[in-house]
Amino acid sequence: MIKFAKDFLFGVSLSGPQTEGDKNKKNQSVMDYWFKIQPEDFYDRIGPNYTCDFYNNYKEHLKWLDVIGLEVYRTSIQWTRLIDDIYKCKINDDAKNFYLNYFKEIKKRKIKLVVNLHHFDIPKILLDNGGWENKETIYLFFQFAKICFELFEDIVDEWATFNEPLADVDSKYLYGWHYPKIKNFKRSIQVFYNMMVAHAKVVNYYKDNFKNKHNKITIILNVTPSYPRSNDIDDIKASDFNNMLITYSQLDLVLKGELSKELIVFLKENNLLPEYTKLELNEFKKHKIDYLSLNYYQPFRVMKKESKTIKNQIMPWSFYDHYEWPDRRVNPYRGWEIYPEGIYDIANLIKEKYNNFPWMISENGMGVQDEDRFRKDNIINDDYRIDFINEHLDWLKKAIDEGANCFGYSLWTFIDCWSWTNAYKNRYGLIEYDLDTQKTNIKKSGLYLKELIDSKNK
Ligand code: BGP
Repeated sequence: MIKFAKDFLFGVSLSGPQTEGDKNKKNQSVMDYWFKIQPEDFYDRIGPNYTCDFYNNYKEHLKWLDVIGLEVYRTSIQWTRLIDDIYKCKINDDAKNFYLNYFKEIKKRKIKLVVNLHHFDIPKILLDNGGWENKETIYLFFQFAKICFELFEDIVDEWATFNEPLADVDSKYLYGWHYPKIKNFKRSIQVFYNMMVAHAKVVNYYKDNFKNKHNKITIILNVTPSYPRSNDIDDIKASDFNNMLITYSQLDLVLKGELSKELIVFLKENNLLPEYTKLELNEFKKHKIDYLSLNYYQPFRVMKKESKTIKNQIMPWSFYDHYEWPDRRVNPYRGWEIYPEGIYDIANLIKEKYNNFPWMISENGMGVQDEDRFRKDNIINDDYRIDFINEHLDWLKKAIDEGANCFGYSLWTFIDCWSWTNAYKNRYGLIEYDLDTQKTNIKKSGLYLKELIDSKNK
């Protein structure tokens, strides 16, 4: 078993929209709305209304935290639950009490509570007016964040502004996987830029107004490091381009307060620059987050462009082709490549390009279908998940031993939860959740994590 230092933290990440269910929720998120109009887009027609029901059962579910001995717990506040009138920013008292009581249950266990403000869940009413394409959304999100700080600052340990803004943008505005299913590079850049302005404004407000508190603020970014097919210069160029677009763009904005010159030139040359103001650009320069939260699931493999480009439509893949590495291992249920070494490369990237800024892995995990077939002696023997965790931790430990500034590792996720369009197809939890009976039980991986945490503290 890999041994980590005493102060290295093990935790879990969850999100409001994937765990709470829709009881007493007054507003619809875009996901809620999409499920209502197109339920056939969701596996088994199960929507976000039907989750592991934290709204009613959080107390029961959280008991498993004690069994595992977890040290960090991240979830999100749903904008559409806390706020009744999105434009007038009217608070829903029931939701306020729900979150307060829920958070208290975590804090009484002396677990570090990280609360995120946006997990793919923009209110539907805002989408009707352009969603994140409309700058008014920046202002409204800022108001929502202020309300959250006022209500929960005393109980929350650390805040996160957004979960995976780039993944949210890609799904909704680039690949068209999620409603509103738009496929437009330029619009996706505007949406991403606006979300990042909102992030910066919220961080600046927090830093200016909560100076005397010890609480921290972060952002959760998805990093999918890009790898070239070969050492051929054109393959390398394609991969460098992709890294510039999807990895450095995010890290540069958040940690350096600006995009690279190279990326700006590319955006200008291709008429992709978003609408921006000087005031907005200044927001990026003011304050920095306290640490980075990075989600790592899979690498991104590319090669030089060999297929035909579609005329008159520039997309990221106009500049490279996807490449399938023949030696790859894939999680067949999710279709994602399993490449634990990626974590090591991320650690070195942060070390070398970003001055070894402090960070943690805030999501990593493996979703598997039909886990019931692995049940032995009434417990799901998810050895594949234990191997997955171990392999990633091995690489992470190597990076830390070589000086990486990573202080924690959180798994996606605590308990089997609702997974966007895959609904309950793939299960990620350390705790299993039976959708029919609502019963829960620890999986072998949950027991394994407990051992890992215990061994560290010896
Ligand atoms: C991350 C999201 C999580 C979670 C996870 C697993 O990108 O932040 O919300 O869903 O991916 O992905 P999926 O549920 O699509 O299998």
